[in-house]
Amino acid sequence: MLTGQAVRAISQDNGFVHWDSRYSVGIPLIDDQHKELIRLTNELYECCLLNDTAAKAAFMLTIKHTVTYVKYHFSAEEKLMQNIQFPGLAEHKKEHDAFVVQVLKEAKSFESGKQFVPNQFVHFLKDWTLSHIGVMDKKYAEYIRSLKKQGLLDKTVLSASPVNQ
Ligand code: FEA
Repeated sequence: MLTGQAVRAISQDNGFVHWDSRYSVGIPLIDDQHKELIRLTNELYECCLLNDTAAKAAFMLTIKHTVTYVKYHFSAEEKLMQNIQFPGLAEHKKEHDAFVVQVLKEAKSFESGKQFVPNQFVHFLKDWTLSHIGVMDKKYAEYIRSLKKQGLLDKTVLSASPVNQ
């Protein structure tokens, strides 16, 4: 069985998707969470490449871990947007919710063994994550920057872990 550690080691060698400073939203707490999402996407990609029974088990485990982490990250961002009274929160949350529904649906079809193409799923995960960060997450980042400029930002909302797990 391929351990998480082994998969991680492979991921570090052959990243499918790499963190880049242009994805930064300027908030270290959130950037670190986005980096973890990218790491998980790489882990899933490597499982697809290996394509054997052990890799399938690792893929399932990693999908479960990804769902948990995505939910954690979305809660953190939503709490942050709430704390700064970001006007685009409802629209942003709608995208988060739809994504969670989609990923859960994919995880179910993987579990049941029908109509699931792991490679396709990993590409979907990568494309969705990067475009969501680039468009939606950048919007609240911009809002935070404008609050900062006006001296209206309570900096503690950026460093405190916004969710209780
Ligand atoms: Fe609004 Fe953040 O969510 N990044 N992702 N995915």
